Amino acid sequence: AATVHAWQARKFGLFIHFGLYSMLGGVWDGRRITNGYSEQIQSHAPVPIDQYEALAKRFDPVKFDPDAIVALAKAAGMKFIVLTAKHHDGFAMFHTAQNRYNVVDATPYRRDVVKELADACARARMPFGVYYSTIDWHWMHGQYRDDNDNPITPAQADFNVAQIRELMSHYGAISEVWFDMGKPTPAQSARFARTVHELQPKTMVSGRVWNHQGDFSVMGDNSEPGVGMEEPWQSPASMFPDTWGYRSWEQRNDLPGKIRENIARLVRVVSAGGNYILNIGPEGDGSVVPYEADVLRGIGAWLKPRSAA
Ligand code: FUL
Repeated sequence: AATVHAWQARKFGLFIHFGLYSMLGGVWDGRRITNGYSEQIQSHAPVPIDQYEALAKRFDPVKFDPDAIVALAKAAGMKFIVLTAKHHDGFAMFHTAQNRYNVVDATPYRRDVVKELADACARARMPFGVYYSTIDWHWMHGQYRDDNDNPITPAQADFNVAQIRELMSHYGAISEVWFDMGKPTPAQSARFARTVHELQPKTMVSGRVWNHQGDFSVMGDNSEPGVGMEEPWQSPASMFPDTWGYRSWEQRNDLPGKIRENIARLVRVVSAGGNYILNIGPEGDGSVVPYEADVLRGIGAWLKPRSAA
């Protein structure tokens, strides 16, 4: 219960969608891919599996600056950070031993992005969590199926458990594991949650592990609950409702309006007892989009005088 309280008390956090898809910025073959989130461009374009895999050979996010990201989150008044360790594309942003499709073994960058941000968070005493998709298009060799109706084979469940063990063992304290999507069986959901808790009993597991095995409920993307909630809950929001991953052609205007919109949402969520996690989508070189940094700093400027102890 103490853990739940600590988690709820954080109230406002930073979500980061960062991966191979960030390099494409929502564009494939000279076309803007408009029929889905840019982090899922592999499925929506679609990008053939071999061509998507080949992106790794060019992934070199030299402008990824973990300490600056932590400082930005602090400036926004945020109290935790969650990074995509593996999204639906199956590419690991950490050094997994389960395959070579990861940021250390498959890219010129050769550095463990999850580790770098985890360490920066530890230095700043910022709670750090990981997003982990149980859908894995790489595992499925590029066979895309509906996100919400995507059974997990026994072998894939074993693979996921092995990766979850790595994430829970080598990156210090993990504040939450943001499981996402797929259609695990009740036994699989229970196993995923158990794997987390066996290694780190205090880690909060997201409700999208399904089958009532989560420690907190996650609202729909960019949604708030319609009724009062009994259990701990979180609203995940993106700056632009159409994408979480970087979209090069996004219309980034009306900065004051965007700041106001997010302050209003933060206030609604927090006053209803929830926890608000707001997303940024860095570019393929690792840099934070200036507009998004400005939104975060704008929220922080409003929040700071009001949250002084
Ligand atoms: C969704 C995913 O399918 C999106 O790509 C994104 O990660 C969002 C936060 O959750 O369900």
